[in-house]
Amino acid sequence: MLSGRTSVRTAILLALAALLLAVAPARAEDGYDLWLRYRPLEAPAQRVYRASAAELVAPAQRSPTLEAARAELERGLSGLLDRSVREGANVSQGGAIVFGTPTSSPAIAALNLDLSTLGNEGYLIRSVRIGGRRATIIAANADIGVLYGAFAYLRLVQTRASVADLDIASTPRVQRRILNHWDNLDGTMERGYSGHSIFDWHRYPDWVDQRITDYARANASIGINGAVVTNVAASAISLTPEFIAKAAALADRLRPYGIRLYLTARFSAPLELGAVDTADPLDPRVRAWWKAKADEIYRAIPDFGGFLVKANSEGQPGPQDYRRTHADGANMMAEALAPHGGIVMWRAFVYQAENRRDRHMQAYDEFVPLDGRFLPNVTVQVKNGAIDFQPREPFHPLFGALPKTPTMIEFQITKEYLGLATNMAFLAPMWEEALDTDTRVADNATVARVVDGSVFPYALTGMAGVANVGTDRNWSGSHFDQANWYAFGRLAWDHDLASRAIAEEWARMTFTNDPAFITPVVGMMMGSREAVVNYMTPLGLGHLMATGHHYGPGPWVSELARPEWNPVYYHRADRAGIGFDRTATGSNAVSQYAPPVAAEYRDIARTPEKVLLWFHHVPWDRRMASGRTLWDELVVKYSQGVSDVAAMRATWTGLRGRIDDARYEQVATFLAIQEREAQWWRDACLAYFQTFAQRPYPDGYAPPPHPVEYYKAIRSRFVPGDPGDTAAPFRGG
Ligand code: GCW
Repeated sequence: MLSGRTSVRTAILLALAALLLAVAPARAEDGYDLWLRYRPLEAPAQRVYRASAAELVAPAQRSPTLEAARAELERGLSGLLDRSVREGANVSQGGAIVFGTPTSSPAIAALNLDLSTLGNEGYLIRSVRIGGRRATIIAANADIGVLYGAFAYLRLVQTRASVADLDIASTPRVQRRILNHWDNLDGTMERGYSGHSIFDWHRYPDWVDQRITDYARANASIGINGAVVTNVAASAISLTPEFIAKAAALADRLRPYGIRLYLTARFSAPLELGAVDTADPLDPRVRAWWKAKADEIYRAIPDFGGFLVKANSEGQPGPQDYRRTHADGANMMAEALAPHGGIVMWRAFVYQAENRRDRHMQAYDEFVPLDGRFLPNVTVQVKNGAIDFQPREPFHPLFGALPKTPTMIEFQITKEYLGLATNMAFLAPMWEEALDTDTRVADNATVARVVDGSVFPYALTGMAGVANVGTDRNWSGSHFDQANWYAFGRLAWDHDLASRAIAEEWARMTFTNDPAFITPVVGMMMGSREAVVNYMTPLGLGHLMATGHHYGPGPWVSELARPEWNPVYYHRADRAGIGFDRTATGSNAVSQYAPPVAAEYRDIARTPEKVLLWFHHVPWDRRMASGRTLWDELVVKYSQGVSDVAAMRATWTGLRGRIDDARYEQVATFLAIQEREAQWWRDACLAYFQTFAQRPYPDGYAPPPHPVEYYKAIRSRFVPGDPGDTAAPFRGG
């Protein structure tokens, strides 16, 4: 007989075991694995893919990057095929994956492949036979290409594409594919909706968390090759010896994955760090300081990428403080970085309160006269639209206007103006819209072809995305926001990829290949950004968000010190109509576009309705293409936004049980939040605009349940990015 104590212990153990069995499903799905989940394929698919990938043939020569490729293939294939797939598995049946460069792998060298078009980062995936045995080769000129190819091969398996007869050659369309982290050294993030910064400066250089390696893997899997790890609203402290040592430890972790580290450079650093009594870019002591600083950085980080600079913008110091130009400032830094191969990404996000010109026009005014005055290792980084990452903006007139100055595009992955992380908006269609717009400065001069150097022969090309990555377990603040990180990388690699294809790839890798899930979810993703446009800023409206944090509607805001921080500056609603006249009778911003584009935007009849109010002040009774008046159309669009979100919710509800409950539930809850907020946006904006329009609601469309005062009185407190609850200085309306 068991003693009393033993039986109690046994009972506890049994109870614990039962509990563990009950609460330990195969593997928790918390989103941490992103699109690199590698869960076992369905049984029939296992058989098919196992036949192709039974063994790994690794290069004879090793390097950290090749090791990353080997580890990823092993991890990925072992997970997907539900059995160990490794080097030297010596499986007599089934194919082998042979990967490497001609230098590192004798097996690859023996094939005498033509890799001449692949450059440094491209890869080749080809089905071949080696000695009668099936093999798939993943070959490249450089180790990083092999890593990219490894991820591409895994993606084929993850999305159940055929791997039987492969012949894929892929190279990136732009050189620099960079995440811009708006992360502060204290761990807070400007406009971050996914927790705190993943960069843990306090513990660097001694301890660098595993999360950084996983971050690097995720980036490499989509071809991102650079990370600016500090906020553009920069602190000079990141340039102190102590922080350079910390950055070096971080760079060491990123390097095997082909990711170069960049820093933001605070223009007044030489002054603030006490070295010189000025930051004047033409002062020889200042120039010497930057040169010495660059030398110091490169001693610690030999492959340092360079500086990203926000200067004379929203209160940041810059060359104009010394009556110098942006070119003077950029060139000073460029000269310091050039001997080491570093670059300067100089942001064109500039506008001045004192300047009475339309904010839309100010960056063009400042930069066009400087075209040709920048050193070759400078690129000007331009936001996709002329104002500031709104749900929809026409393209920035600087694209195509700087034939002699490499022009990078900057997108915002984090959703500062699209409802933060609790609203679903798949942004690839927005980016695709910008990239595909024809600037008309030459034949076939889309924004994408300007950026990739096809229109003007830019020696330096790139795309930047303001990151949405943070310490949240799911990295991005919501499961669907991971898709925006993913899509940015994929489009930076190849801007010709269709956003629908990207959505499908991502959904298959992230959730399931079940077509009953994929088809509706991809449809939902593809319509999600337009839904946001409709319930926030339809028909070309913009910047109607509440002050500071930009969460929720604030179209009535008019009292902020700087005119262009106020929503009323943008919508200009009055008794006659609504919209910003940017034609010759107004600001004439249209004149900054190439003549054929200007002609279109100038003419109210030719301006696409989706940007109508961006360019025209339109009478409330003007007939729209639908036959409705503008006021009625506005009501319909706002209402459409709300019903689209309701439809997204219904779609999602129908998918319960097709994926794990944990992720299902969070998405369902966030969609409920989004529907509530969409309604709030619609009601608040219509209640306000109706005070000008003074027209009835069209049949079937309910008026808002409250008068406009009710919406004006809503205060959102402790919203992420709220300047009221952080020490961050107030940086804009
Ligand atoms: O979108 C605005 C943001 C600011 C940001 C600025 C910029 C880093 O509201 O928070 O500052 O753009 O891009 O510099």
